[in-house]
This record gives sequence, C-alpha cells and structure tokens, in this order.
Amino acid sequence: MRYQGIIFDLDGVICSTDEYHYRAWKALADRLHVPFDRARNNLLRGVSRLASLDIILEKADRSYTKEEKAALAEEKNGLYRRLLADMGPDALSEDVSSTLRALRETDLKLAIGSSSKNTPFILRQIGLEGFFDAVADGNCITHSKPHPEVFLQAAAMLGLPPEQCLVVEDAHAGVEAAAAGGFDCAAMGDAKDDERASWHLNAFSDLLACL
Ligand code: B16
Ligand code: MG
Repeated sequence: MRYQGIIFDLDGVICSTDEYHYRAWKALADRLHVPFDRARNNLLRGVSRLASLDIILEKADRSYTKEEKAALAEEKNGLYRRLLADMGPDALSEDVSSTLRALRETDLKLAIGSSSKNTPFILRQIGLEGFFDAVADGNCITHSKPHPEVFLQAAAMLGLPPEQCLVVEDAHAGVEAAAAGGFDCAAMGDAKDDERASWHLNAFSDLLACL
C-alpha cells in the first residue's frame, strides 16, 4: 500500500455537518442583518469558530468587541449543537459507512483531524465513537487550519510520519494545511479541484483507488 495511515477531516468529509454549520451561521447573520450566503459559507470550511465569525463580521456595518464576539460564537454554537442533537447514525451516508468498514479491514491506521471542538459529540451522534485509532480536534490545537497542527498531531498519535499518511479534506484551508505539513491530500467536495491535492475524489469511496 502507498500509505500507512489516513487522516480524515470530519465536517464535510465523514458527515454533512457543514450544512448545519451553514444553517446556524445563517440564523445568526440574519439576526445581525449581516449578508451571508453559501458562497461565503465556503470560506469558513475548516476554519475555527472565532475565525469564522471574524470572516462573517467583515460584512457588518459596525465593529464588535471581543466580549460581544465571544457571546455571538457561543450563540452560534448553541444553535449548531441543537441541530447536532437531532442527528443520528443515519447521518452517515452508505458510501462513507461501507468505505470506512472496508478500510477497517485493512492494516491502515485511521484518524480524525478536525478543527471542530464538537468532534467528540459528533462522533458519538453518528455512532463512530471509538472507531478511529486517533482523534485530533479543535480541543487539542492552538492553530486552526490552514496551519498543519491538527494533522501533525493526528499523525504523531498514529506513530506515523506525514509522508506515510494521506489526508482527506473538503476545505481549501484543509488542503493547504495538509501540504504545509508534508502530507499527500485527497480533496473532495468544495475543494475537489484544488491543485495542491494529489487526489481528486468525486465520491468518498473513490478513496479506495488512491491506496
Ligand atoms: P466548531 P472540520 C471545522 O471542522 C468546520 O469545517 C468549520 O466550519 C468549523 O468552523 C470548525 O470546524 C470549528 O467547529 O465550532 O464545532 O468547533 O472541517 O475541520 O472537521
Ligand atoms: Mg471539512
């Protein structure tokens, strides 16, 4: 096999929680009368919660204090977690579920590398708690994507050097992070055509052909 390990982004790769992020940010932006649409939402993929809020507030007609921003980020997270609470194992597509099962049958080590602080909650909701060999997420990093920290941590937890791991990403910030860390990247979704990626996936299961 070409790789010894795979590091998966979570939102937009394993599950479609990217849609819930959009709905929660949209509700907040509407309340603040700040223009926000799906194109702008794509700028937030892989970016931390507070950095995402800063991008949204670039279109605001006034400035916000640090305290106000903290409260707004908390408000969005409350909306988002309410959507997550209604999500169950059926949120995992058949394509993702069967591919993960096939990968688990190989010797490959599997990890999550996500900017999200909600990663443990999401993995529990979709029935993948304990499935991965390592989970690096927003709770254990100081620099969010496009910084490579989360992927470097995941690789270290797997005991593998970056060049032996493949990162799977749906965000341009994530593809950039993978490249900065010395990882090969398989890009899908919004980032599918990113030229910094080694592989371009139309479907999650296309991953099996990259190994
Ligand atoms: P949270 P990923 C990222 O997850 C999302 O793509 C991004 O939209 C979000 O702002 C970030 O997590 C932080 O999420 O507010 O739950 O801590 O794509 O890196 O799995
Ligand atoms: Mg993502």
